[in-house]
Amino acid sequence: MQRRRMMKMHLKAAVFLILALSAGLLAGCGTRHATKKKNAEADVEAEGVYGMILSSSDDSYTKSLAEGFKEVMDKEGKTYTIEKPKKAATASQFQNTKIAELTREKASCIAIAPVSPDAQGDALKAAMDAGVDVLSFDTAANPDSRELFVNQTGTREIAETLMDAVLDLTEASGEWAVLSSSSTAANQNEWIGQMKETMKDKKYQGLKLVEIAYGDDQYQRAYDQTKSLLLSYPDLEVICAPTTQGMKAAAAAITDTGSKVKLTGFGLPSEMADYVGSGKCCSSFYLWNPVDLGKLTAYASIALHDGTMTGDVGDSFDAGDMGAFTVTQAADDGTEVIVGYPYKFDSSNIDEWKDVF
Ligand code: RAM
Repeated sequence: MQRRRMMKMHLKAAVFLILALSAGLLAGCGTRHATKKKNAEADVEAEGVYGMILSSSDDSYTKSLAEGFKEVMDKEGKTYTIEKPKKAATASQFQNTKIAELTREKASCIAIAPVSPDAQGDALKAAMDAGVDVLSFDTAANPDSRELFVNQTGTREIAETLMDAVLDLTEASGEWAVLSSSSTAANQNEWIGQMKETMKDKKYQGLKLVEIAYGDDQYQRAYDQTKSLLLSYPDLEVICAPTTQGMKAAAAAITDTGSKVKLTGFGLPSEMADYVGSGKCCSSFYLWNPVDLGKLTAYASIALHDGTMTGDVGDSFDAGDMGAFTVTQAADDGTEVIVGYPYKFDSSNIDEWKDVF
């Protein structure tokens, strides 16, 4: 890595060094995640725009991600653009169009939360082939179409945290359902898959998962999906919504219908404060700090572009006031850097957090 950093510093004077060194560097690279194609045409020193491509529009979670990204980019004096699809139905196409635009503009780095890792795969690979750095955040791109995943928290931790919350709320027996975002979201699918694995442990044998419903990160759809879960399963005890948009909508639907179903999942304290406490549908829920996730995405984008790291296991980079981070192997054979742990929010701390995010 040291060699590579130096190489980049002297790139303008010695482009041929890239060709000389690349064979050796690739030979030493043991991980299976994608590596950006470097060639003499890719002016890795030139600063282009840093692109952040979000998967949904103006919900509070994506606003917080954008806020963190913007904070770091402003502090570091970088040029950046933050792109968000206006409509869920065309979000995937929107993302591919933006990836292509940023590729043509020779962006310094594209950071994306892909709507679908398969649907965005080809466009991201084309970006890397053109010498643009690519990372995903919040939800993984496929390992062959990213150099790094900025992951909010470990999949196993998420699964165990949520399963234990369901266990607790059902008192270890009864029906529960998942209200997810979209069926193509890699993060949701990873978490739900791992929850099913975790559920095989005999301490969860009294639990019955009756349905996985999809609100597609749209408030009204998630609200309607919740109402139909309440109607379809009269013995339902718990809904687990690992999505902030879904959780907010589910809380409203449960409250509006006067249902006794309990709710847990990933929510924003600012949106859940009214639904937490005695006599309310939610006793506790979880989330990482989405502003920090946006900040780390920005620091990782800069480090990938300036060559401080390449996204290989063991690489590390500095993330300002967040400290140093080291790249590790991800479960999908790509690499990742993990932001932190999910925090638990309940009536003891919701007032402290509801104005933060
Ligand atoms: C939603 C999205 C996002 C997820 C959070 C918890 O806003 O589905 O991908 O990480 O919730």
